[in-house]
Amino acid sequence: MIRRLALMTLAIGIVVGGSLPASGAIITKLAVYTTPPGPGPLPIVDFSSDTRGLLVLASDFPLGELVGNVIVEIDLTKSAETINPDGTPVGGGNAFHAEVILRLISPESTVVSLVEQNTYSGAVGGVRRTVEFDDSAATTVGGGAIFNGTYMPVGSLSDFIGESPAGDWRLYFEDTGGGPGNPSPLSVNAWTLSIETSPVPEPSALAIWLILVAVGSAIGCCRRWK
Ligand SMILES: [Ca+2]
Repeated sequence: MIRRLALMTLAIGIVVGGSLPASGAIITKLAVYTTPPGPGPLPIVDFSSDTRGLLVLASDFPLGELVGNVIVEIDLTKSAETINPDGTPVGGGNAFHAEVILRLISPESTVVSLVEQNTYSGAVGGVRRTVEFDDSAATTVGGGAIFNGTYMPVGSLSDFIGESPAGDWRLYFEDTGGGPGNPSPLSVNAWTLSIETSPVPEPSALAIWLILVAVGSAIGCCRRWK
């Protein structure tokens, strides 16, 4: 009887432990500001800064899961003169790529630097580029003009790990020089936020599992001593 109780207790412990979620989910959010196809207006900064948000709802991911990984992709234009509503750079000359600052801010107000002033460099003309930031990329961003591709950001997107995905994720973008009379604008044409969530072992379930295993082991020991 005691042995049966011990085995039953262990079985219950395994079932409780095994009920934890097996894998995370991928949340993907996209905002497009170009016209067409987005609603506009195109956010343009020049010796100024701005932010845009993407909202993650609690219903977008399994209950209780937390941020496990973040990847952000930004479609941007840096121009030497003006930027059309469709994101096309207009005009020649130096677009001062070194002026670009990009940061991602979580709903819990954690700030991760993607690009800081002088991360990019070179006297290069206007470009429209799509840059993805991923901690697992092979190359760190910067060291020249803005190029398409996947890069490690200046900071670490892993700083978001363990936070709740729910809420307003904000992209901060700044252009550090020029302005009226000496234009060299930056626009964010679109951006995509991808968040992989991780299942969290429920402390209560884990505690129950450990207690049940301990009780089961103790009962087994008592049985052997008799
Ligand atoms: Ca500028």
